[in-house]
Amino acid sequence: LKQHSTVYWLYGLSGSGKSTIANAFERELHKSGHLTQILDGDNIRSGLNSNLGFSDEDRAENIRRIAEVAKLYLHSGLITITSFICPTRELRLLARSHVGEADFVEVFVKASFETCAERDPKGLYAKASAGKIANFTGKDSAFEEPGDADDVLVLDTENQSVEDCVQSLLAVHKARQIP
Ligand code: GGZ
Repeated sequence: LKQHSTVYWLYGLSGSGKSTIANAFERELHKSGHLTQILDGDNIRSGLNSNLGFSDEDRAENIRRIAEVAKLYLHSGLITITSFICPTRELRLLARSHVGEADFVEVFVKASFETCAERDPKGLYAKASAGKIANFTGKDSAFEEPGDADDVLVLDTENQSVEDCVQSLLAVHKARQIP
C-alpha cells in the first residue's frame, strides 16, 4: 500500500463548513487514487450512535465511538475524514489518544457562532433561538476553540474559500506521504 493513512479530524460549529470541506477534500483524494472514508452525522449519528443525544455525556460517548471507528478504518489503510462538532479540548485529546498521535491530524473549521447562525443551512439556529433545540452548541452548550499550544490546522471559512481550505489539507497530506 502506497498511501500513508491518516485520520483528518475536522471539528467546529454546526454550519462552519466541515461537511463541505470534507467532501471536497475527499473528491481531490479520489482524483489521485486514494481510498477514503468520511464519518459524519449522516452515517454515524443516524446509525451506530442513534441512541445518543446532545448531553455532555452523550457527546463524549459519540466521540469515543467515532474515534474507535476511525481507528478501524485507519488500520485498514483508508484515509479517514471525520466531521463532528467535537466541542471540547478534552474530547479532541481523547480522540487523538484513541487514534494515536502519529496518525491524527486535528483540523479546526473556524467560523463564529454569528456567521454560522447567519448561514443557518438547516434552519437549526433559528430553531435553537426559538428555544426548540436543547443543548444547542454555542448557545446553551459550550464550544471551546483550540488553544495556541494545540497542534491544529485552522481552516478559517470566513476568510478562506473551500478550495483554499482543501489546498491546505492537500499540502498536509502530501507532506505526510512516505517518499
Ligand atoms: C448541536 C445539533 C444539536 C445540538 C442536533 N447541538 O449541522 P448539523 O446538525 O448537520 O450538525 C449538527 C449535528 C451535531 O452532531 P455531532 O455529532 O457533530 O455533535 S458532537 O460532536 O458535539 O457530539 C446539527 C445536529 O447534529 N444537532 N442537535 N443540540 N448540533
